[in-house]
Amino acid sequence: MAAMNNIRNIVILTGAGVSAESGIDTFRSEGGLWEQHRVEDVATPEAFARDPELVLRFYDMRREAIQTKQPNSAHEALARLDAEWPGELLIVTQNVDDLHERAGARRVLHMHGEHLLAWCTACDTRSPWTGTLIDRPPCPACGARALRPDVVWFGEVPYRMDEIMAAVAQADLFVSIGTSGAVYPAAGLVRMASESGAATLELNLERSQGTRWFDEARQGPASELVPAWVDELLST
Ligand code: BJW
Repeated sequence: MAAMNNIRNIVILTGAGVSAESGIDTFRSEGGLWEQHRVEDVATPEAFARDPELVLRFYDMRREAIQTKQPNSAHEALARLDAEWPGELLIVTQNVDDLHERAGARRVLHMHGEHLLAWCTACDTRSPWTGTLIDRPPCPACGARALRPDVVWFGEVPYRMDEIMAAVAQADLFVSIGTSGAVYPAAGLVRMASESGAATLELNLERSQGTRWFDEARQGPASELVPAWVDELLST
């Protein structure tokens, strides 16, 4: 790993594991099936076209649930790092919850969208949304009943990839937290960072599918590993 005092630009990739201790289910754990559906079968445009009621119910349930959850010490530590780190920093989250923001982080980018936005496929407007979509409410902007969750499904292109790739190319340190490394292009960012010369660190409950690409991998709960790592980084 590069000497800590040579680090200025940091990219942090987070996944479902960072929110697990807030009570939000991960996707690929033991209980990762939702009513016998794998996420790969529900989170696709084809599933939405085939059975919109099922997909909207899945998202309505999760949108309601996240609003009852609170950030944990991992989100809080990352928010502290964001506030105190003098160099460039970008938290690229695959999560569609808003727990990084509610902990106070500002430099956050949601590559797989956000539960609390609804996207009108008629007029392309994104509207803040806390209620349900299964009842097919009208778009606040154009009135069309064409709202869908503003999330990125399999086969769709994740958001803001140009910004993500530019930040990764400039990174001195790339840190992956609480993600299985099963879903691309997020899972490929570590290789890109490594090939651009960044030091790479994985913080995860267990070794991820991409663990071999990291210079260092620490195993444990995010609520313990992340605050300890942030303390380490801010004290150098
Ligand atoms: C803890 C913990 C604790 C637990 N502390 N840790 C064949 C090969 C390669 C790629 C493909 C392929 N066929 C198709 C593809 C592409 C496809 C893909 O990757 N498929 C795979 C299944 C193989 N990808 C796409 O389609 C993407 N688009 C795309 O590729 O477009 C083309 C493109 C090309 C080039 C550039 C750009 C684009 C789109 C992917 C969209 C993913 N969407 C979802 C749903 C979002 C909405 C929703 O929430 O419903 O995003 S799927 C789901 O998986 C969600 C997550 O963000 C994503 C990643 O999951 P994550 O976060 O890693 O969670 P888990 O559950 O997998 O892991 C949790 C981890 O935490 C575990 O390791 C635990 O151990 C750990 N953990 N508790 C610390 N307390």
